[in-house]
Amino acid sequence: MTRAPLLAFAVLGLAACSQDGPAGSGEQATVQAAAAICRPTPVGRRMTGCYLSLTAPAADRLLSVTSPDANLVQIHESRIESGMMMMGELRDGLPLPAGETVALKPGGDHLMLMGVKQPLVPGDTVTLALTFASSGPVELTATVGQPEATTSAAAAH
Ligand SMILES: [Cu+2]
Repeated sequence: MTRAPLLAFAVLGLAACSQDGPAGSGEQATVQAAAAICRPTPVGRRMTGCYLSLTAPAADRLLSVTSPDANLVQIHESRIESGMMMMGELRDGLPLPAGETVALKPGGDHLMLMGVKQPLVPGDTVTLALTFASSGPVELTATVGQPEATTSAAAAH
């Protein structure tokens, strides 16, 4: 007999919370993104890697990335398997420890643009929209060029 009224109260409480929205949650922490760069697309190919550094004030996670300039953006890790450089999607996203700068760089973690709509040449720009587990979304503009830390071993990505 007491259960039904309790349940109704809980549902009402939830509804009130969601109506409050971001205004009630105060100032939202923002992940700082810097040095975003995408490689030019290889001739005849529609995929390429992007690199940047991310600094989250509180522990967070990069969940997904979209771009109007590509059909799909995946978060990739690189690893050596049987002496070969392999890469794969980080399906749970990329962890961002509090206050630490996480660098996505050639030979390591990177963003993979797939189904790039126009060939990317140096001097072009790419818009990236980043979604995080806790922080608000971040939109940024990456330049197209060769990342500084390029080594021959990392040439593939
Ligand atoms: Cu990749």
